[in-house]
Amino acid sequence: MANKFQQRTAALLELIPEQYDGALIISEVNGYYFTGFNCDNGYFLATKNGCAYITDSRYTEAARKAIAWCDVEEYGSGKMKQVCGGAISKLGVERLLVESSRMTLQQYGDMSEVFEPALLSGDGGLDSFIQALRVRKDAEEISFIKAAQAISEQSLKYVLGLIREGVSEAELAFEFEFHARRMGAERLAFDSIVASGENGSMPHAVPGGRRIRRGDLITFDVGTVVGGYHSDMTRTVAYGKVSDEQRKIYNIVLRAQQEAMDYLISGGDDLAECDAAARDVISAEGYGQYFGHTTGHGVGLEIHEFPTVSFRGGKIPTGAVITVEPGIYIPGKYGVRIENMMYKTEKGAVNLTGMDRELVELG
Ligand SMILES: [Mn+2]
Repeated sequence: MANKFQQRTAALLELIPEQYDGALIISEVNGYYFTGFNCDNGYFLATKNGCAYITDSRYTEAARKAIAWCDVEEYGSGKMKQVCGGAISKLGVERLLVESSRMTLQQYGDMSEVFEPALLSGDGGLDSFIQALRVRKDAEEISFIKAAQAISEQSLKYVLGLIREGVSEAELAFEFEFHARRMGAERLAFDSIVASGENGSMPHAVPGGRRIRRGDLITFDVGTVVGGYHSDMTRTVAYGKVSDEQRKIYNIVLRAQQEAMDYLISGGDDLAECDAAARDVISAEGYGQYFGHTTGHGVGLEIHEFPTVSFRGGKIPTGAVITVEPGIYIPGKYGVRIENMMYKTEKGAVNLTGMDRELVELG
C-alpha cells in the first residue's frame, strides 16, 4: 500500500495539467512535505513515469533510508548534469513544473541547465497546487500541531510563574525556549516575542533588556515545532494591577477575538468575513486605527502559510489551521494581542488552543 508521501505525490500529479509530465521540487519545506526527508540540497522529481530524488553525498545514506519508495541518486563533484540529465532520460519526461515562488532566477537558470533536455516551467501553477494540498491537514498533522501547542502552553505557564519586578524580557524569552526544548520541542517556531509596557505597542517587538515593572501589560507571542509542524499562540498578561483603560482595551481585544472564533465555529468560511468579525468590534470601540495587521494566517510546516485572514477574502478550505489574533497597539503606551489556532472542519471549526484568555494580574 502507498505510504502517505506516495499518496501526496500521487495527489499532486492529479492536479498537474496534462501538458506537463510532473514537477521538480527543490524547496526544503515542500521536499519534506512530499518525501518526509529534510534536506537543504535535495531535488525531488515527481513525474507521471515515476519519481527520483537527487542529492549529494552528505545526504544520500539518510535519504535512501527515509525515501525507500523512490530512487535516490547521488551526484559527485562535476557530475550534476550527468546525474540530473540521466534521471530525466530514465524517466522519459520532457516538461516539468517548478516552484516559481520559491526559486531564484539563478536557481532557475542552473536547474534548466542540469536537467536538460527537460523544459522547466514556472508558469504552470505548481505553487498553488502544492498550497491546495498542504492547507488540508490530516489527523497526523493536527496531532503534531497539538503536541507543539501543548509544549508551548506548559512552557508559557512556567514562564508566567517567573515574572517578578526587574526580570527582563530577554530572560523570559530564554526561559521559554529552555523549557520548551527540554519538553521535546524540536525548535522554536520563530523568535519568541516578549513585549512589556510601552514595547507592547510594537506587534513584533524583539525582547530586550527592558525590565518588568508593576502595571505592565506583557505580550508573549510564542510557538514551537514538533514533527516539522508549528504552533502559534499569543497571550497578554498584566504584572500588578491594570488601569481602567488597560482593562478596557484588553476586553475589547478578547471580545473581537471571540467574535471571529465564533464566526468560524458556527461554520463561517470566508476569510474577509472572519477578519471583519474581529475588526468591527475594535473599530466600533474607536480603536480601529490601532489594529494595523491582518486577523490571522495559516499555520503548518511553516509558521505563516496559506491562507491569510484579511479583507482580501476567499474561502477557508476545510482542514486549514488558521490563527485568530486581533490586537490593539497604542504607541508609546502599551499593546494587547490574543491569539488562538483554529482548525477548520466540515461543519465549523475547533479551537486548538487551550490556555485561558481572561486577563490575569500577576504578582
Ligand atoms: Mn501568529
